Amino acid sequence: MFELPKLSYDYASLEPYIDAETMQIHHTKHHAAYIQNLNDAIKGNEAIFEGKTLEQLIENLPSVPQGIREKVRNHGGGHLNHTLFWQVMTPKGQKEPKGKFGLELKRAFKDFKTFKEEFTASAMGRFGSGWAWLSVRRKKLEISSTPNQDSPLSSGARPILGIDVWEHSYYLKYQNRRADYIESWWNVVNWEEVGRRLEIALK
Ligand code: MN3
Repeated sequence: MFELPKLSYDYASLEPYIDAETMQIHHTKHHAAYIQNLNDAIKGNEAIFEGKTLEQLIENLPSVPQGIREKVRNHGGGHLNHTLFWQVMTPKGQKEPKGKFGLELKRAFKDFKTFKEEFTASAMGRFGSGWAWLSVRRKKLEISSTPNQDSPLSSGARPILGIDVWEHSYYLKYQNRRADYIESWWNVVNWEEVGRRLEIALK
């Protein structure tokens, strides 16, 4: 049984960039629903987790019994994606990443500004609901976007940063202005956590 993870910061602490009401609904309603639906789907199929984590199942969806595969993909993906999303945000966001990760980012995308532009374009270009990602594939950084709750894990990449561009993540404050939401979101990115994830992915 999966449980809703606690956040390490208050719902109001990402203001003014992300409002408390959006955070609360997003966490306690949307994320909680993915977990509830995932738990419902795996009831009676607990054996699929024998020796395997949810990450490993999402990495290898064909290994999940067909009858629950779509549910694991959508709700399991939703659970993993949101868990990452909360962790890569912080009230103490820094303007740009430093240290080893900052250097890796510059090596892969020329400079931080170019990375931001390419990532933003990916998030803006996602038609309908989905995510934009910075992932590691074969030790290299790449930007991508996925529809719905699909995870880069399913195509062999390891996500280290992701932005939720489903309307529920910004509509209350930004209505249809996805670009404004993304621009604000950069202020709350937890570069320390993204750097930590990069180190693990490169191992
Ligand atoms: Mn969401």
